[in-house]
Amino acid sequence: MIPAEWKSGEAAVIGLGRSGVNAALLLARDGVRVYASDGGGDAAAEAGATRLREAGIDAGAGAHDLERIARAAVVIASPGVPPDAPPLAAARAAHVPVVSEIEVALRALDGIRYIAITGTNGKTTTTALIGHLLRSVGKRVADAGNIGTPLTEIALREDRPEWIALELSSFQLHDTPSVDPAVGVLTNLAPDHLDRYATAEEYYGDKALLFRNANEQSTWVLNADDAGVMTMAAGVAGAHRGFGIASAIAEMRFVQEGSGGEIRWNGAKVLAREELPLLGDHNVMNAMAASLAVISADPAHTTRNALARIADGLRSFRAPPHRLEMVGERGGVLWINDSKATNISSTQVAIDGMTRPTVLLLGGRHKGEPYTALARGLERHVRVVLAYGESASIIEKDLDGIVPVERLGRDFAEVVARARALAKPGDVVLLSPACSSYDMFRNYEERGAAFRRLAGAA
Ligand code: UMA
Repeated sequence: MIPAEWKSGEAAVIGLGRSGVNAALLLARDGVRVYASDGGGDAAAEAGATRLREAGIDAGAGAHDLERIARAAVVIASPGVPPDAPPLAAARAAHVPVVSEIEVALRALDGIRYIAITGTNGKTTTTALIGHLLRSVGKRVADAGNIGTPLTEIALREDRPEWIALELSSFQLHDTPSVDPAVGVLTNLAPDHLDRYATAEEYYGDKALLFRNANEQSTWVLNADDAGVMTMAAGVAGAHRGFGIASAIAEMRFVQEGSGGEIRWNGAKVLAREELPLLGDHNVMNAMAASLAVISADPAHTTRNALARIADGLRSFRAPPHRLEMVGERGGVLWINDSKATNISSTQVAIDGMTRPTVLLLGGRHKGEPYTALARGLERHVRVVLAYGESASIIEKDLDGIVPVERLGRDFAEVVARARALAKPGDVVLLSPACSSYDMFRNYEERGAAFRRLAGAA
């Protein structure tokens, strides 16, 4: 239920991306007066404002009316708006409550059952897997949140799903006091988003908000191999259920046997490694996290029949685009699009998964972490790094003496052409940039699509 206080005045929605537009539409549908604004004036923001005005909502792109925002009954922050951005600072100074777009949706979807997934890496694949596995056991499911479809868009639909697989970023957890999932999944913790947070601890602080309403009915699915995850969850109320490759205490485990190995739940085989159609050990972890989350969600998912359907679901799952996505093989060179790798730890995982000499495309908007952390994997698997975009000079400096680095500019076609010229038959060209895309693209999807197109062009 939308709280009555929000109807006592105006709701100010900040940002007119996917989240802001759908939050504004949802609030208006539920009888709240809305003022929606975007500080940017690009075509996407303008399109968002136009769409809202057509729905009878007061909306504008290009500037925020800070005085009006300070008079609002509530302010709704899009995830991409940092807490210290002028409109949110103005709201806080005026003691106006600030909530996330996710909070608005959870209020409207009161009572909905959802599995919330957070962590630094693997959360999008794990979310997609959970959605797929819940569908495999016959449930009507929506995949939402950071994975791409705003939760407010789901709340606007006439048909309520039975379950939601909800990916939550640290930004989305920040102002979401109602978060209380049936099952919460924490995939791993590693430094990220240091362009927005002063320290990694501050970032982890937002991740820990997953547990803010933990109670005896809660269930937490935890990466038992990750000491940071286990420390963060220690003492949190509810059932703790672990998955892992290294941890002997995990109830969902990967057990190496012969050349392959298998995933086991409480000692019983779920799936052989070779049946999981995903590259890399990190995807074994994602598959275990997702299976355990779905098993934990409902006792009916533990019957022999349901477990067989979960195993079938693992077999039929395909990697989402931009995550170690094999784009094609041309002239003996394999092109892999891992545009979703926007931080060091994601790129580390990608490099570690390479079995052939690799030409690595690294670059974009710097996020604050040093690239030196990649050294070990680079030495082992990478022949040359092409450093491009805003972060090129930092990458070049950090990797000096570790691996050959060529510094390029911001012309992505030129970067791909150089990769093509350097790659030899038997090599991989890997786009796994460890940076955000915003210096050259609208988002990582656009960057990955450009890579796919340029890789395909002879
Ligand atoms: N803006 C203002 N005022 C400001 C600052 C920004 O108006 O002071 C505006 C910007 O001009 C922009 C809008 O606010 O138009 C920001 O919107 P947004 O970035 O929140 O965009 P959405 O389209 O709503 O996308 C968001 C998530 N984006 C971010 O977290 C940055 C999407 O995650 C998510 O899929 C979507 O909601 C639906 O839930 C993307 C992402 O990059 C994929 N996430 C990060 C990640 O995975 O690393 C966390």
